[in-house]
Amino acid sequence: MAPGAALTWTLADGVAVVTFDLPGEPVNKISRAVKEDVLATFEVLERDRAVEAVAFFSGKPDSFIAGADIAEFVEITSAAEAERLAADGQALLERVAGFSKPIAVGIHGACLGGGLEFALACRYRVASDHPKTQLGLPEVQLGLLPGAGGCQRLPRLIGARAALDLILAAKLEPAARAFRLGIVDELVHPAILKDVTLAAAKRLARGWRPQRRRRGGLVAWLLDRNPLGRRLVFRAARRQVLAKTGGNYPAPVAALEAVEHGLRHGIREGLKREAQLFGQLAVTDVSRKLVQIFFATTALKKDFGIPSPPPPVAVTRLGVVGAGFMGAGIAGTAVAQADVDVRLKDAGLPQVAKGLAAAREVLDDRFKRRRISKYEYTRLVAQLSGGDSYAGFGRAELVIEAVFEDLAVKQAVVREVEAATSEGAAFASNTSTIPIHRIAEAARRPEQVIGMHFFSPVARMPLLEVIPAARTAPAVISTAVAFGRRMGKTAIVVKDSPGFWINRILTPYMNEAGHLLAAGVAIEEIDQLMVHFGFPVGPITLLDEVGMDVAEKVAGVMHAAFGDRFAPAASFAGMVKAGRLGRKAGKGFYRYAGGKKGGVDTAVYEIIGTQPNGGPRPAEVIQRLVLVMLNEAARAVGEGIVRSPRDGDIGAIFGFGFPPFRGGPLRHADDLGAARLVGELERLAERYGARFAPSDVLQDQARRGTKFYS
Ligand code: T1G
Repeated sequence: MAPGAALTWTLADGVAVVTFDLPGEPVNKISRAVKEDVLATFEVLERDRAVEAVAFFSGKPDSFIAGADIAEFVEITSAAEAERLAADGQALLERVAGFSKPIAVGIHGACLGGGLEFALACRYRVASDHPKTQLGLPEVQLGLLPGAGGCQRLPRLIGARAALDLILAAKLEPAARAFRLGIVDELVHPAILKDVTLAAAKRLARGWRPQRRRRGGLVAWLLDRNPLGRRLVFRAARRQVLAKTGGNYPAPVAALEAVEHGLRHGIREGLKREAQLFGQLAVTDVSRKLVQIFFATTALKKDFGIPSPPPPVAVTRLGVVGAGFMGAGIAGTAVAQADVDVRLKDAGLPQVAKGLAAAREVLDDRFKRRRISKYEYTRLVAQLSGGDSYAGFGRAELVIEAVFEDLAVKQAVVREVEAATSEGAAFASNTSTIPIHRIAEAARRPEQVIGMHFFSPVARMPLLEVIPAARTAPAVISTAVAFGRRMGKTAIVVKDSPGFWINRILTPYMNEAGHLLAAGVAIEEIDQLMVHFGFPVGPITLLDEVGMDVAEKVAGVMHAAFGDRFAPAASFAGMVKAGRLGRKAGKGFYRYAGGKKGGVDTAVYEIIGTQPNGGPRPAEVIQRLVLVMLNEAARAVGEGIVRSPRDGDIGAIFGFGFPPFRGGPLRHADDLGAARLVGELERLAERYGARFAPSDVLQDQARRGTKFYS
């Protein structure tokens, strides 16, 4: 037996079968202690004459190695310390790459970051053809770069372009695609992974050398293996990265430089530069924020939002009422991600047919992007059905309604669904604003009623707000959270209050955009300033995406609930009347042709009744938009709308793209400081009105010098 706890090995016909299984941990991760363990184990294997080759596996059921231990980065205090950590990782993998006996690795499950870098240092890679087997170098998502040789070994194995594509976008490649790219040498059924890897190790021990074919033909020769071509590749990649990140995320640019430097000056120089850049990134505030988001999301994966949650009901059949854009998105995503039977209902068969077609598009897209096989596609499509009656709802453990945003309509649906389903079935409303207890008032079984608020487009937006009413049973809460997770969503449990969390903090921000339009700020300027601030799109574009009719409905509910502070901007009033609903109507604040967004439609200024004439200076525009949101977020936290600042920040980042490098609205408020915020808000309130009056929570924090995160 090897000395260390995480690695064990046995000898099989001259091959040391090494198993990495970190005790007490759900996944394998490479910590300082594990590095020592690997080095000590390899020392023994090297000295043992009976060992002719090594076959390396994970002992975890569904994950290979999740990378370096991210928790160790949190403790880092200097760039030099981080650089040393990377250099140590590089030294370990140099030892593996230069090991005197061949190492073949059998990969099943997640093989990410340092885990893939380890595999790249081995002589031969076999992967299981299984949905859980994903390979990638996602370090830029943590504000870092692959620092243990990944920026050197991957481009040399698969070419600069393919490597950059994977590293800069933090892509996780399914095993089949990793095989096509040449990252792994063999793709096998999980049942024979061990045998095939062992056989490869034996062949290697007998001197066999794997013949890896060069991919990409002439284009690859011109662009990947030719310095001039590569220069073009790097220049284009740098332009794309800066356009995408707006310069707010230094990691992808640094990763690009590490790859380029290594290909230009050789692997030694490349590794040195890689460790140096890793060191610089690890101490940036951006990386700190992104690492906090990582741990917040993994913690949320286990949090049901209530103390001692009862086990969730396993949903095998989902009923969806309302085959519109949201209903169809929920139906398609539930089949594709949660692999359940879905029954879609709407008033008429034409609507149902349209909804089923839209739901199938979610599967079409996965099939086209080779995320599912033809067999899987056919099997999943067969699980989607619909009708204009509640036939088939009897066996549904969960029904989600996504009908028109109207209380009376939703109450009628509750009654109908209760009549069509079993006693134990749960009823979830996809309302974005209407308090759930109001909908449950019409229910015979109010304890079975809950809110499940998805975001548009459902297949792509990662957040789910789960909203229990006062009488909702705990088992219904855990069922909704668990099912949301099976749909691939990050679920936060929020309080039953108008607008819940997301619309509560988004509405003042959208209204303020309307006030700024009325003050003469141009549409594109408002949007560009907020994209520069770090949002994926600006508020005006977001209105066009959401739809002015939906936004008007939400604004109305919020105004009725919270009074003047939520008074809708007058400039939006005429949009719906003029049929300018946004992208779905082919016209809004911007022009749309064939579904493609064009420039600002200046005719819209007639409708909103102002012409752009400069208005407040850019810094003030950003401040008004951001501070009105932070202020409302603070107020909502004070009312317990979210259970923790963590939920609030993850909600805002996943719900409408609040800039992750700022950590979310509450982390950002902490960075700005309550005293400064209160001062600025008072100044804005004096100038623009009571909607900026600082919330009690911020005033209290300012007095006591406290923050949302201690
Ligand atoms: N380090 C530390 N903890 C980790 C971890 C990691 N790399 N990966 C997972 N965990 C913890 C997680 O916090 C949770 O803890 C538990 O494991 C289960 O995770 C030098 C610099 C692997 C796909 O970015 O994407 O390598 O809450 O709930 O849904 O170049 O975790 O139980 O206490 O998420 O099955 C790069 C991160 C690191 C991958 C599994 N690697 N991990 O998902 O379980 S940087 C990553 C994941 C690096 C090198 C660089 C996922 C997963 P707890 P989980 P899951």
